[in-house]
Amino acid sequence: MRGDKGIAQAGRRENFQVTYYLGMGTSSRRPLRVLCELCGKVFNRKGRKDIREDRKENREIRILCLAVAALGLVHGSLAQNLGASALAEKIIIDTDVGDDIDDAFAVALALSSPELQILGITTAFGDTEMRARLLDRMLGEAGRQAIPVGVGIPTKTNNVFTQRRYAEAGRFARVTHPAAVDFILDQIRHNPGEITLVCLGPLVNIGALLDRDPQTFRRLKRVVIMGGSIDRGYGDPYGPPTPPEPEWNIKNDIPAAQKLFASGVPLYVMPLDSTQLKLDEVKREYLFRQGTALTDALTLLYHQWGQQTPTLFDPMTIAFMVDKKLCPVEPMNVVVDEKGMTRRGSGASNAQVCLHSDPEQFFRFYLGRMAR
Ligand SMILES: [Ca+2]
Repeated sequence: MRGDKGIAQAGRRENFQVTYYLGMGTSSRRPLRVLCELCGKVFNRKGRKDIREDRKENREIRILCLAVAALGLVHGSLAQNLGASALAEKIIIDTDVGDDIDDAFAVALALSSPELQILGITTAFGDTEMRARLLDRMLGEAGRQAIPVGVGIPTKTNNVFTQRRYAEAGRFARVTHPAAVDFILDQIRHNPGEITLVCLGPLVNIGALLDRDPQTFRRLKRVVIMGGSIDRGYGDPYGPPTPPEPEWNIKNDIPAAQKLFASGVPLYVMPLDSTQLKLDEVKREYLFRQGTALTDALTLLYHQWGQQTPTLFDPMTIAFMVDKKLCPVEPMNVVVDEKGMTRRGSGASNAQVCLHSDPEQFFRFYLGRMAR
């Protein structure tokens, strides 16, 4: 039988073993427990006299125990984060944030979703430089400045940039931004088959990506878009359905949309049919009183937008990424015509389309997530 001194020496050996195991993931828990038990034996043994004789040695063990326990906690946390990061879906968001308000709500949802690893956010359509500055500030306010922001191809538009003043304030403004198309292609090359590109605006950058390097584009894991109008157009979701019509994101770059639907890349479509989700007053009050950095940013942006009830078209793409049940999809052949209509075709399926969603379920998810 070993004496206390022998246990102490064995304890030191275990310490090294535990430190070694700490680099080996969750298996480190067992040696950590062994060490703690060992420490307990040392300090609880009835031979206190012996322990006093070996006080200095035991003090060393106590310090080592505390150090290892602290390391274990840090390690557990790191392993958890690394594990979450390794399992998280890699996404790039392409957005026309700044005109309508729903893009900001979508970006905020993505930032609040640990299931998603945001490799970057790129801006699309209109004043893409100013949109990038808006994102700089929003990400800065949320403490997420490490997320790259790419500037998309600018286009002429008469659409009103309602949230320009938020962007112009220049808070957290970055000196430079990468070009969106270069950035996206670069990310795909570094993560082939792993990236979901989430498109929340007109498909200008997507058309340019397909023109520049269709092979690399097809190495995306998939594309998820808010866009199209299959059976239903814009209108009051509680009223009788309105007939389908050219939807904004499709009609503002029809050739790009046609290229995307013909590209062969796995494509998931959230059209008007399932995305006219009204953030009414009760829900807004709840959201805006959360007082987090993100909900505060949304509060400011909402007031600059200057209308009453947002329709959260875009956030459904992000919600779908996190929980597919929120917008069940079905295979469909979709043809984009010269006017930007997205019609059912007769060929093989080229998209997975969500035609129905439950607004109550969606908002329960959205508000619950943002209130964390
Ligand atoms: Ca949008």
